[in-house]
Amino acid sequence: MANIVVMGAQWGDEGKGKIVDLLTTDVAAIVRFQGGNNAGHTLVVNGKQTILHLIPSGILHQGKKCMIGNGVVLDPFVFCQEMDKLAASGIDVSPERLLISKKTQLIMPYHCAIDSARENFKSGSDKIGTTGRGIGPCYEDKVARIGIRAADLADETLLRHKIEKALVEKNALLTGLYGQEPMSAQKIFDDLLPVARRLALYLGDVSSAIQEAAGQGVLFEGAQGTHLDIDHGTYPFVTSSNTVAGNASAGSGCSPRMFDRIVAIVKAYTTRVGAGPFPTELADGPGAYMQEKGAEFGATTGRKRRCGWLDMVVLRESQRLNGPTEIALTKLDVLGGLDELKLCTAYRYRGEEVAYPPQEENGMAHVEPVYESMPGWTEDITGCRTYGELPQATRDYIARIEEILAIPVSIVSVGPDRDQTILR
Ligand code: 2SA
Ligand code: GDP
Ligand code: MG
Repeated sequence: MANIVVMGAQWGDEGKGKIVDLLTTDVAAIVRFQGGNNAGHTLVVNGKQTILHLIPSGILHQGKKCMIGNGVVLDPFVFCQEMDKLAASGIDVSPERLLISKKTQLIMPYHCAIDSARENFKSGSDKIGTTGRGIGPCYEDKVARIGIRAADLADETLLRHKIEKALVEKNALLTGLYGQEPMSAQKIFDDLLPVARRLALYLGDVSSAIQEAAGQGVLFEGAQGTHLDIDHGTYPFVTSSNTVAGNASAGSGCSPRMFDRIVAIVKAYTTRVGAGPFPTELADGPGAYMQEKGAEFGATTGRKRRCGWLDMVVLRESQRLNGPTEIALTKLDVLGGLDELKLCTAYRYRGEEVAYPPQEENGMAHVEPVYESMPGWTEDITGCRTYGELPQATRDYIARIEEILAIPVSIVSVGPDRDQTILR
């Protein structure tokens, strides 16, 4: 049984949830290793849609263990809400199936308040367009070594003490700079107490659980995408964690030698939600077509996603950073009906043609895409279940992607449902 990393190769929302759900049949456990409930991973099984924000996308498969690694930032309130929602649809969310690393950092209400206040405080072009879920401020506290970790939920004295201490600084910021009301430590503690008592049953050693499950296959579920990585993405328009495959190791507590497969999820075109440079963005025309046909709305915030042509420069960089063994190409059906498809194969930057994104801050905002053109197809491919059934133009598009990146496309997704998939 292989141990598999699944990561997004673009700016997130490539369809990771669908592919993780699909690959879950081959593994015993699924682990989230970074990000938090900024993620929105959509699964569709027999027409029924489930959107997950924190709980791994393997949860719909009975008997598979789902784990939250140390690299995640976990909002305990949201985690409980998500468990309740799943339980209401008959999914087992007992501690036998769900495990939270004792080292996982917790998102507190003051992190969400600071996230939103800071965004509102910024002027137009400085705004990042965060999801407002407290992700950045929680990671800041982790690095500042004042974070609250999941294990603290089982120690009420320590929990209360840490909240009180944190609020000294947070309230100074909220009232002093952002002009907001101070937050009450007592209220946060009182609200948290029932949640803490409930989650205490789910705490454990994820690192050791991964080692135990390794022989039967473990899937590491990435969130967001490579170009939202805190170091390698389009800084500062990024999220606050490392989204690259390498972090599957540090964010869960296992050796990088454990990974057998690294599956890069690539959407057949490009989307981005939130602010930041997007060289192949199309304001209207085919961009509006992709947005509407692909139902490109944020799965967490409901914001419209920006859309554009497939950017091979972005993907080349993802290939270099993640070293995928294969690609899962999603949402190909959405491109059907466009006469011409364009692939951005290079950028023009400072008078030169470059194959990789520039590394200067916001350099990507100053590139001009170099395109090659391919014929589109008109057929509806959502019913195709074998590679041979795909129109020639669709197969040519896939072949060109494989040729440029020198990585095989092993999975082709032609619709949101679990069944609408071609395995090669
Ligand atoms: P944050 O909240 O601090 O992580 O925001 C920083 C940037 O990261 C982007 N980001 C995302 N981009 C794509 N998908 C994400 N998840 C949701 C989805 C997004 C949504 O599945 O659609 O619903 O809006 C995600 N999470 C964070 C974010 O837009 C900022 O640009
Ligand atoms: P993730 O964050 O990478 O898991 O992706 P999201 O769930 O945020 O966004 C992907 C969206 O595309 C979801 O609404 C999926 O149901 C949908 N989706 C996934 N694969 C396909 C596909 O092949 N075709 C179509 N039309 N939709 C898809
Ligand atoms: Mg998403």
